[in-house]
Amino acid sequence: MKIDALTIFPDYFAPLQLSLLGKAQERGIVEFGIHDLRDFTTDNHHSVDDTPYGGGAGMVMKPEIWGAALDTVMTHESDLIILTPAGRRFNQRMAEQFASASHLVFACGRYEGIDARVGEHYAKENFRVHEVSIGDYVLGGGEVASLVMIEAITRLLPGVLGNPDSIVEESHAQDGFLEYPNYTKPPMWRDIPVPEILLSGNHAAIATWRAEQAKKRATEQS
Ligand code: 6GU
Repeated sequence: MKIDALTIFPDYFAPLQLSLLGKAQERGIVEFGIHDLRDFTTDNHHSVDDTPYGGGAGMVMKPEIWGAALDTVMTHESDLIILTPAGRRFNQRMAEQFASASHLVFACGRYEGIDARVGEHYAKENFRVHEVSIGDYVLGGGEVASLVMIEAITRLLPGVLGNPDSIVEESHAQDGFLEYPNYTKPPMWRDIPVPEILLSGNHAAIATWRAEQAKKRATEQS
């Protein structure tokens, strides 16, 4: 999978070199291209934003710069993801769908967002365009939201996780499912024992107990 991100803060993407994602890159499972939006400005001040038509607070990112930048990376095999708190809420189902894409392009808006004609233009030209939010709160920009999405998506790619079974039984793998609590050695820690059933060797009883615990968690959080 190829992932491009367009941003005025390329340094935000330094963590992609760490841990699972760093290894996935070394193995050639995923390739990242991080692009500085200011490279596509043509004025002396390298300005990327301007005041909103109709008035109001804040600044809006200029469409010409986004168009110039996106034209260098978009093909009809690409999925363009525009990060905005007004977008569709990201969840595990979307992560699974994006994990089967071949090319993701993350457009990271700042300020009051990107001129609305940018998404409209690429949709009109038959590119796949998705406006996505990661939750009901407002961030300073789309960079951190992109990192969240990239981590959720790329860990689903074959060969990224050491044990592919970890994906099957984890929280949100099925709708409304939250994972059961996990324990490791020692059997007693600060006066708290590991639930006895887990030491019983009775696999059927353990599976039943875990299903009950998962269900309890799901009802407690809804
Ligand atoms: Cl994608 N962007 C911004 N700026 N804020 C957000 C968000 C995205 N998702 C939740 N809050």
